[in-house]
Amino acid sequence: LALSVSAQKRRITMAAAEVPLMRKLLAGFVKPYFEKNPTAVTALELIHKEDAGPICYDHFAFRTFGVDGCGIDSIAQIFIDLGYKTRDELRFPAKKLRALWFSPPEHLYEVDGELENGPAPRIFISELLVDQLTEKSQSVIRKYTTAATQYNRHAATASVLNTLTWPTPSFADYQQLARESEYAAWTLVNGYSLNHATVSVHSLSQLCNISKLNQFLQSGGIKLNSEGGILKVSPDGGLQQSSSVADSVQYAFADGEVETVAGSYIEFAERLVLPAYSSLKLEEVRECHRREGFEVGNADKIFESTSSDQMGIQRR
Ligand code: OOG
Ligand code: NI
Repeated sequence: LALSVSAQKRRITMAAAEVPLMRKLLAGFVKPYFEKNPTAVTALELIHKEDAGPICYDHFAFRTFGVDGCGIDSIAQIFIDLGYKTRDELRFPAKKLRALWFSPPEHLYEVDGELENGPAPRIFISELLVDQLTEKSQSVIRKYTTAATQYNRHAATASVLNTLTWPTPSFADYQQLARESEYAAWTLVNGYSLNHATVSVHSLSQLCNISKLNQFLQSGGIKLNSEGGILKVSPDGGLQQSSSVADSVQYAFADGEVETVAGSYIEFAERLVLPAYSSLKLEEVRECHRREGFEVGNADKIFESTSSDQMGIQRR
């Protein structure tokens, strides 16, 4: 996109004034994510070969246990301290989940660049409503969350260091949770690891249409989550999302057993220009002119990216 010289100057000035800690932190979350999740790397390499970019991130997502201070707040705090604002709540009664999303300081939506130099991503954090599970699953979860309480303020550190704040789980505990909530099982073994990073599709140069991008990724061998259809579209049509199926990871449980579990996935989101701004020229369109927020109906299907069903894993 051709930017006027004055607009470019304005953006550079803003970028210079920002907090370097935020940049390092964003880079810190994606480092273990790329190390553990080969599909995310392959997808980005495919896009990079075909498209001049920039590859920007629409949002980062985390999962938590909503109990003993291990819920949304535990990982949200650092983002709030860095100037993020709490936005809307989303509820998923059937999955026994709720989520909140957070927007970055406004000027960081509009920075030109990639990865940790580009626009700061929105943050999407969900939590399992643990009280609503069976007594058996609750007691499994609480065994770990009560052991982690003293580290509740260090969720982000644990994420960046690719470690859990609770003891390594046993396979029996994992299985108990997996039978009742695949989200719970994922969170037990992955903790505060980045659940997914989402590529901003409309920020790309050539593959800036999500249907075209999905075709391209599939022909490149990336398996996409087909729950409710590959493309998830909000009722207003403005938010369109797709995601890969999570990578299978060999996990060493506390009892020495090594088993296949779900790792993370990569998501793609296209935000269409709002009807009120449809007369703007493409080069005038900023992120604030596009469909904002998240959508329960889309998210409900995207959660399934780590399901054994989508991954083709047989549960014992
Ligand atoms: C989050 C699924 C929802 C979105 O963008 O709506 C989501 C998860 O799998 O933890 O990412
Ligand atoms: Ni997402």
